[in-house]
Parts: sequence; structure tokens; C-alpha cells
Amino acid sequence: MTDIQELATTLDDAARRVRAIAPLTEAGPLDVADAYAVQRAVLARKAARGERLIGVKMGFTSRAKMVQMGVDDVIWGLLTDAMLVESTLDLSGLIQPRIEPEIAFLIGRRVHSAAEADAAVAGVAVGYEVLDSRYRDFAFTLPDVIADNASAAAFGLGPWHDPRDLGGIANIGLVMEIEGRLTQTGSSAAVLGDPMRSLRAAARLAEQAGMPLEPGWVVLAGAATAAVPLPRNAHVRISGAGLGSVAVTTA
Ligand code: OOG
Ligand code: MG
Repeated sequence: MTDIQELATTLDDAARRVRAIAPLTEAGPLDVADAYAVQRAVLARKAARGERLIGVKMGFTSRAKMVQMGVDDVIWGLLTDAMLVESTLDLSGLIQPRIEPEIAFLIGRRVHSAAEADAAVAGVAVGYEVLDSRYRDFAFTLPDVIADNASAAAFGLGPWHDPRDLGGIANIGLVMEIEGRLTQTGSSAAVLGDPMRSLRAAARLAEQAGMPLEPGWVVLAGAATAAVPLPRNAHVRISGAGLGSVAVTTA
């Protein structure tokens, strides 16, 4: 039998000690349901330390990411308030940070199922996600990365826009610059053809988990491009056509 608490402790300790570990599945089999149970057990440990759940992040919603990571199922991870970055991010607490551009949704009312997703969007923004696999070299199987909260570490958001002002979000050009150098470009179309599909997928996972998306939550739709290593003492800007931009300085 899988010891969910033990696996959660192993992952939580790896993050807190800033030390990579071997994938959990090297020690024994782990199915997707148990992997999500581990993910939630790690959240419970964070909650006990005062962190608050403020949303979810979708993973592997673009081919670029599936190919980069060798995983091809849409998953989610859980976002807490401690992960939200204002303008600077200290990387000393991270093992092997990477950054990627994202489209973000602000949830305006409770979402129990995919049918309720579209009408619940209160805002759309350009954002970024900082990933940090707790596994050596980002090498993992699907259950491993689910247990590890989909490699989530931190995220930042640009200004919210009313979706009705945007005329659709299916083809928003995304640009990421590190130290003023163009590092990644892509389109929101890379996210399941339209990031709205990712939001509906989040709603489906919410229904399966019996954990509705709540008003005020953020949903990160998933990266449109591959992630790139995030260096220290760097200035990174992520822009979305019509959405403005968000910047982060690392230390
Ligand atoms: C897993 C997280 C995937 C995305 O946007 O597709 C993800 C990883 O790449 O380590 O965040
Ligand atoms: Mg991501």
C-alpha cells in the first residue's frame, strides 16, 4: 500500500531543504489517484504552516510542454498565496528554477463543472510560472510530477482585463524577454487551441476532485512555449498582445 503521508513528507522536505530527490516511482509503483492524494497531502502541510489555496495551474496543455517533458496528459497543481510573486523573486530557496509564459484566468464565481467555466471568467491576464521540480534534472513520470504539484513553485500576474473587451483569447501573441533578450515567443493558440479549453479542463478536474474552482481563484492555463532556465539577478518580462506585461527581477 502506498503511504501517502510519507511520500508527501519526502517531497515537502526536498522543497524545504532545496535538495532534489529521485522520482518516487523509482522506489515503487504510484498510480494517478494516489499521486493526487500526495499532492493534496503536501498542500495540507503548507496549509498547516499558514499558506492559503488561491487557485490551480494546468500542466501539459501545449505540445511544446508535452514534448519538452515527455508527458502527454493534462494535469493540475495547486497554487498558494505564498507562491504569488509581486516583483522580485529570491531563487535561493529553489532547486532548478525555470520560467514560462502563461495565460491566467480570474474566477468570478464558483465552478463545479466544465459547463460553468466560460461564464465564470472575471478576468484574463498575461502571467508567468516559475517551475521547480523537486526531482533531479526535471526527470519524472506522470504520477511523479502530479505528486510534486506539477512542478509549481511561483507565479506572477499582469493586469486583469475584462474578457468581453478582448474579442477572444484564442490567438494572443506571447513574448518572454530575459535581460532584454527575446527568449521565447508563442501564441495562446498553443494551449489546447484556445486557453478557454484549458479552463474547461480545470473545471473537469475540479469536478472529479470534488473541489470547485472558487471566486477569486487564479487558473494558470499552461505554458504556450517550453520553459527556460531562470538565472539569478536577472530581469524578465513577459508580454501578451493586448494584455500588457508583467516583469520579475530575480535575486
Ligand atoms: C511540469 C509543469 C507543466 C505547464 O505549463 O505545462 C506546466 C513541468 O514542466 O515540470 O506547468
Ligand atoms: Mg506552467
